[in-house]
Amino acid sequence: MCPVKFRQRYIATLAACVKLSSDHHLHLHSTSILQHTTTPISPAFRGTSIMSKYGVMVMGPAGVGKSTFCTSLITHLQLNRRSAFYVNLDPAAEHFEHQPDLDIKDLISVEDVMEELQLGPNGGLVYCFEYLLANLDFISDALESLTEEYLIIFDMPGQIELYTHIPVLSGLVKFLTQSGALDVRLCAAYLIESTFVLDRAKYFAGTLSAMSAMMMLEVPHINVLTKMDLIKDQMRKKDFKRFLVPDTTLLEDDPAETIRKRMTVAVDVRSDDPGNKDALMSGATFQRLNAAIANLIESYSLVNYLKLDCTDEESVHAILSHIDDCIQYHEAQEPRDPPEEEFDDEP
Ligand SMILES: Nc1nc2c(ncn2[C@@H]2O[C@H](COP(=O)(O)OP(=O)(O)OP(=O)(O)O)[C@@H](O)[C@H]2O)c(=O)[nH]1
Ligand SMILES: [Mg+2]
Repeated sequence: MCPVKFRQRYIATLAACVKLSSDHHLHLHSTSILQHTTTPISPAFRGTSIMSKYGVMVMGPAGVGKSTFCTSLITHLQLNRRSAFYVNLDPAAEHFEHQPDLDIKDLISVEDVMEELQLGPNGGLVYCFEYLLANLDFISDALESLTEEYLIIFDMPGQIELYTHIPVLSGLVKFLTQSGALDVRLCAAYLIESTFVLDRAKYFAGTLSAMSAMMMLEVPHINVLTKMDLIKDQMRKKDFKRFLVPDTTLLEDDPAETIRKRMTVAVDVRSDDPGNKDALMSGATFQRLNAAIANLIESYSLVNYLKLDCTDEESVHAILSHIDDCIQYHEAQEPRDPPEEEFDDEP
């Protein structure tokens, strides 16, 4: 099915992308190495020159601060004379501090899908991603002319199903990283909120989703605890450090667990009553489930965390340096001269 409205939008966007591509050609570095592929490539790439591209895919549950991090990252890159190409892949996102260079809404929006196909918001989002996968030239047309100077930032939606249940994201990542095609050196940044550490069940559930995304996407990956400004006053630095590498001992002194237990005793509910959420979450079965999840995470030993406070320039810089390291960004960069104004005219 290809609703007419989406197709029309796409054609209009293509025209805009052609203009954008020609603008970006102006930034081509004079000594860029242009590689020509001999691998069979899709029609979307025929006749195009291939060069290294670098990107980060910003993912994580709803409201953890993905778009805020993208904004801070772009601002930081600009301040450091680096180029960013911002791709919004959230078909429901409306407000941006930096206007996206490519916006999935110009291909398809959740609102249109819900209206035309009578789907709910989650079904609509899944449809949008399936539609994107069927129209990948929407992405390749916009990215193919970008040089290695750019950091392509993909701002993803927050529906957790995308990272864990449905294979649409792995399809997209394969397309972006496919050698001989776009060949983007991609780093996945999976964000969860630092305040999750105050409730260990939440923290381990978030960690499990991060691990699931790591295993599904199979690209270099960093995990980030966001909104550090919110936790700073609630926990000592030394105590917080333990949460950077998840292990089972963190379950031992869970303040949320103590509160839940107190509440259960106070209201005198039967702990085996399946209809009572508080009772269930303070019951032995729930504790065993958390312990099993924590054990699983510890035994894989894949996840550890970096800290992020978007209000702190140094913190954003530290995350960027990890991203750069993952994708080996600096290895492809040419030496640059400082801007003219940094030199005094007078001797
Ligand atoms: N205190 C604090 N608030 C933050 C920070 N980052 C984001 N927020 C707030 O968290 C809310 C959600 O932020 P977004 O950046 O929209 O989160 P998101 O992950 O993009 O959300 P979805 O795209 O809807 O999944 C907003 O009200 C932000 O202002 C932070 O570092 N500190
Ligand atoms: Mg967002």
